[in-house]
Amino acid sequence: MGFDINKIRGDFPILNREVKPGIPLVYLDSTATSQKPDIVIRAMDDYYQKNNANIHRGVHTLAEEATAMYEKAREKIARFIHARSAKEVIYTRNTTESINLVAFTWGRQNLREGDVIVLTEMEHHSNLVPWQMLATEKNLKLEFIEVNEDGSLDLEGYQNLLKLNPKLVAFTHMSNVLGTINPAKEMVRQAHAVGAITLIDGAQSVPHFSVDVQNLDADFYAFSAHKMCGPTGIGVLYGKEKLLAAMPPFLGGGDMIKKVQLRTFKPNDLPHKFEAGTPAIAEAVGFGAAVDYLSDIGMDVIARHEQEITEYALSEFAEVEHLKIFGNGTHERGGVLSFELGIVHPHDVAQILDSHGVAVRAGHHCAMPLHEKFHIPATTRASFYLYTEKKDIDRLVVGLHAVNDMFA
Ligand code: 7TS
Repeated sequence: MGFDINKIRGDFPILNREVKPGIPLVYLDSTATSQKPDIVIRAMDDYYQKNNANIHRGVHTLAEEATAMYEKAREKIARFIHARSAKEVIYTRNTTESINLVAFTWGRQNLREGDVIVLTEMEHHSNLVPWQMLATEKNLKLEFIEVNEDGSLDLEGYQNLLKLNPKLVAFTHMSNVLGTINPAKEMVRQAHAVGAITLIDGAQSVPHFSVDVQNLDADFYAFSAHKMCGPTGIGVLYGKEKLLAAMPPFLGGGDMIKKVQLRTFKPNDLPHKFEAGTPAIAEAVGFGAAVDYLSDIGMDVIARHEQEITEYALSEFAEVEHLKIFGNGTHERGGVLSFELGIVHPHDVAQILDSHGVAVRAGHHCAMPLHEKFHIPATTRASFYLYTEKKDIDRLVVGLHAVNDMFA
């Protein structure tokens, strides 16, 4: 089946709204969070209307239905990322919590004073701060793969860092600022060759192209539902079963235990060991619906569409005076363009675009060190998804010309 952009757009009720009277929404902030198709919204609504109960506790019909729906979504997600088993899919709140989980359990258990962790300069704060916290606690060393001027990683520098025999290499699969898609499989292979464990931040990859965690051979892989047409409040930590099984639990409480006595407890089996307390059940159901939705369209089809939109945006941007794209190299990239428009402050750019109905993000995009590296405090960022159409880019470009006119 071909890709019918009008049909896709029709799946997203919010795309019909006007930002101001007569000014329809152009949503170019999917990197922050994606919009939700009707089918996801309805799945959650239906769950609350018909099946709502707590899971893993009751024997009554509703509890059994809710538990089955929660677990079925896990199986769908496992298939979507090609995990060996649903036991390797841990529900968390988001990518941030997934990474913190690894830092607080695997990291605390396995890292000792002087151990090296290799990160990159293009990390989102959520793949930076948890390691800084752990490094302070345990006296670890943090080393960074540098970002080249063109927005790619300095992979030769990476070879040198691997000579330090790091215990962990953690990096983003796709940058939320530059759109750079890193050569994850090769980076994991090289990390494994020196005995390091790998963690990939997949917040921007899983929503946009097909990810196969077994093929990548990643030890840990983190992502969020809300960036892939699903609800907020739920994410995933994928981990290899052997690693997860050896890790201590994260949060303590209900559901994560097999047996509790007054002074001791026995943790539950995977994946429940890491899921303490009542989880985001309706959100899991919505997450499952989102995965079905994306799978039905096909991740390769979605990736191709975004590629086409990005190429179109790049060619249209070339006509906009004073516009400089951040990290605009020839490496593989996704649908994210961060840019400067002369000396106009990105917040002013975003505000003027908003008056044209165009939603973009301005700021450091939770990647302050990357902006510091390029000596810019902030950028304006336009990001694309399966529902982005060429007309959206045209409206953005009209808005950018208006900014230029205003500041000329
Ligand atoms: N990693 C990357 C690469 C991200 O882009 C984000 C969110 C996160 C981690 C954190 O995800 P969360 O779901 O735990 O919040 N990125 C953005 C962004 O670029 N603008 O807003 C959120």
